[in-house]
Amino acid sequence: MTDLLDLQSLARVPADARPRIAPGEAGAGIVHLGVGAFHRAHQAVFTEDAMAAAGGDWGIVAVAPRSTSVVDALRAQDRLFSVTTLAPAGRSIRVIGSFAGLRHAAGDPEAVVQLLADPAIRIVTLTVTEKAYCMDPATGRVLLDDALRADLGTDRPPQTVPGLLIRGLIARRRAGAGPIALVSCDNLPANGHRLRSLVEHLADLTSMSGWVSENVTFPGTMVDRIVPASTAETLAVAAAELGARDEAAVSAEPYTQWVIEDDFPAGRPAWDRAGAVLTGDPRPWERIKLRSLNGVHSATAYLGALAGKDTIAEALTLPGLGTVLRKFIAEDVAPSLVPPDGITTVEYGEQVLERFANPALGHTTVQVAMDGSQKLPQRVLDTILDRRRAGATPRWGALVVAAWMRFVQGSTDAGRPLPLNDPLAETIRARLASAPDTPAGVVDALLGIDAVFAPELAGDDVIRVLLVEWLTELDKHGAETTLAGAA
Ligand code: CS2
Repeated sequence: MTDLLDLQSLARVPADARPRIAPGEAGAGIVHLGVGAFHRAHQAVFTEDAMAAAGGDWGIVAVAPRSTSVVDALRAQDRLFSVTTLAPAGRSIRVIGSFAGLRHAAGDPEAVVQLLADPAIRIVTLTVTEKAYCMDPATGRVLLDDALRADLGTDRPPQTVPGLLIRGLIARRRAGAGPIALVSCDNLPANGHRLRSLVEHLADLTSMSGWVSENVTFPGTMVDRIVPASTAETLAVAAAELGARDEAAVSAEPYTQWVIEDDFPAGRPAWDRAGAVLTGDPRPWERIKLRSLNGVHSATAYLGALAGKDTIAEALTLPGLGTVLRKFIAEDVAPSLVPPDGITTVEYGEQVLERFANPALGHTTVQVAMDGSQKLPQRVLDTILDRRRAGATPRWGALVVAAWMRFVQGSTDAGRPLPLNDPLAETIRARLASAPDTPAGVVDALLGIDAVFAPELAGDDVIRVLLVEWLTELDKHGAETTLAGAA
């Protein structure tokens, strides 16, 4: 049996795959919430490279909000894990040593609250997915559900991410631990502003407003790297390359990008030395990425899954899909935004399609399809809204929404079951169950979910007609034929 990856077996790992800093040497400076594959292949790598280039005590204390499995695996491995880069032409691996600590929030929330009150911690980063922000996806309004209310109003250990943050800030103020930056690294529109409005709302309810406005910043970010969920194959590849078993291994595409608003009141790692772009305004980056990468990803996922394709790369082989996605980018997305300087939306979109076509990734359509109710607003519906306000008819955007509407009905065009992993799954199912079983019935039932569809969109006849037309096509002929006919 091969040894587990840890500080001891690291000596036998190929030299060019070892961490670029001495693991455990840097003190902790960052708390990260959400130890999923994305964080391990993105911010953890940038932060190691930043410390390798410029030093600093910026080790990451990685906090898993719910599940203990990653934390347990990393504990057994002295907090080491590997990232395999999968290029179409071959792969490379490196072990990352930037984790300085591990916590499990559900198991020991008080320890996390105390961490946030530690003056050594000057940054909190988050990758907790859209739904953890307790906000209405269509409007960004804070949703005070029972769990969050209890986190604010009682002494019981916090159970929600926003509850954990505000309790941590209260403890930080009490400890006089000084200013801190809270950095959302989730794919939300204006993620810094969203996190700020969430925390300010909670601060109002807990008499923390003054302290928060003087001590907390909320830099916005654009994060980008395709990181599929790890599989048995990911672990097998890592073991073969390392000569040691890595139960926390992740794999990712070669491309990686991080654009960060430079607003850190207590300092930051030299992320710029690691290739990140530090800027005064990340929003143009964020918008192009959400609309032309994530929007096109969701389009590929729903249409591909309906046509029975398991992965994003396989979906892109559907005749007509490439043409339809290019029309979506050029005709609907591009006119809806002002790209960052030096970038054109159509070229950006071409690069995105090339990245999606990487056959080594094995990124599944159902993974990208999950949580559609939380993703569609910023990825597709905002594009549609902007085009409607400009008097245009966003045909291709409507096709993507119609594909989602067929996807949530739960089967492929050939009748294979499709999973509905979505925090609004119950609402979606209930609405479908009481709707007439016709394209118009389904469209009206789903447009009525106001957490997803803003009234301006739900009440727009042009959009409703387009949705009914596309859904009729999809129901009658399936995604593959619809695409071939539309291209
Ligand atoms: C994907 C993203 O799963 C999804 O919804 O669209 O995770 C995507 O891979 C990343 O945002 C790429 O940066």
